[in-house]
Amino acid sequence: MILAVTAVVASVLAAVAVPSIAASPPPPGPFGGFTIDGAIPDAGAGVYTDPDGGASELGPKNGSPTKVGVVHKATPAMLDFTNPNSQTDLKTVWMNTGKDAGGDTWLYFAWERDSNTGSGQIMFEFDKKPAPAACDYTGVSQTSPATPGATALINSCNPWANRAAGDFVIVWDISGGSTTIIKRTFSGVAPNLTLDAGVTLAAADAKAAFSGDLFKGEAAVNLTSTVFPPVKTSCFTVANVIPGTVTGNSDTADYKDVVLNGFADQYISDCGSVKVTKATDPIGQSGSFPVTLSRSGGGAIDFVPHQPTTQTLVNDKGEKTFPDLLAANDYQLAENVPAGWDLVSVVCDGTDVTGGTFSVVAGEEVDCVVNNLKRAPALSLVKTATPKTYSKVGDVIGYSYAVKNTGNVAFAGPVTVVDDKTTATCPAGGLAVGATKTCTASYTIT
Ligand SMILES: [Ca+2]
Ligand SMILES: [Ca+2]
Ligand SMILES: [Ca+2]
Repeated sequence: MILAVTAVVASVLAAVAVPSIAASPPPPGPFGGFTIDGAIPDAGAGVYTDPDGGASELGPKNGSPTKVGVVHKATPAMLDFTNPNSQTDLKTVWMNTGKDAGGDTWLYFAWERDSNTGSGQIMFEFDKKPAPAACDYTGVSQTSPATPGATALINSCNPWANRAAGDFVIVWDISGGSTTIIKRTFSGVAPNLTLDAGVTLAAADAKAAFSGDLFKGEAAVNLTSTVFPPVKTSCFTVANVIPGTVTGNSDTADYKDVVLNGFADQYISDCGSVKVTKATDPIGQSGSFPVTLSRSGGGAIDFVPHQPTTQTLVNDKGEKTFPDLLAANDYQLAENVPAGWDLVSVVCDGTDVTGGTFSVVAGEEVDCVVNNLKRAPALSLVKTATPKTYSKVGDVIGYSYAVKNTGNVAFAGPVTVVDDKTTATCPAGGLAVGATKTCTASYTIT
């Protein structure tokens, strides 16, 4: 008898959700769904702690090159260890974004300082370009004494270096219980930038409140009406946020404390984004998996100049992001499935959208997972004789051959069994995973 039966690799299908945006938006509502009531923070906000108390922490050196209006031009080493006094020492900041009923995007930010009295101004800067690569704060202690990582930041990082026209700062003078929110905007050609005098945001566009003990404050700002261009030819996406405290609201004010953080879980944009992650079954497999993002209606996914619509995910858990996407409800994500693999599903924000469409919303990142099964075809065979013995020439022995699909992929068929003593007859058709077909034959004793 000749029949190959290969080993079976057991496997479990799994749709793995890999969210990258830790901050989660509230349900849409007034002020972006945020409750500016002094109860701080609102649920869902990203939390970013900063050294406080007596700690000396990394921040800009005081001096004429590091004033608010020119700090982007300061040459490293422009950071050093400083110990802000308690009224300007930030301990925690929080951030999030949300929507109102009209679809406007709102920014939520909140802060906590070491004192509940004393003058100070909160200034959150939002830059469209990322901080220089030298400003990777990941895993670096920002308190004195300096570690090698902190020394590297001091020697080569200026967090403001990529400031450009259109970047803006939100200023809140927290002296005297004020809840006025001012937006100031940079103009000019970098590095020769001018910071405008600022506009006081209308009550409909911004709201601020202190905590009852005055150690904390929170505010919401309508970015769609105050920051994002009304007529769009490109995306306004924030890639660098620098929260801090300053001594006054002028170009020549000094920084006192800053929060140096990549804020990787914040996505502030008037466009959308799709992040795609590979999940292999079994886990941990290698391979190259090209995925293509398109729109079923044929529209462009982004503004000119267009980005590549195909990116290649490498290995299990490999990920790629399609940034700066136009908001639309007809996006589709397809895979050019490599040989030896099956596409199991495309799951975006927890919904199976395989072969279908999904929405991309401004200010939100869609997290998609493309699940692939490594093909492991296998069959088993059990041969049975009836009767099991014979006594004379002319006796007829019946045989059955149970062929089972023990692999993880369907077998198209037809099923055939080759026996060197007789001719087996099999039912037509193939075998689903786990299914069995029984072939038969007879043999007359000679
Ligand atoms: Ca609140
Ligand atoms: Ca601090
Ligand atoms: Ca700090």
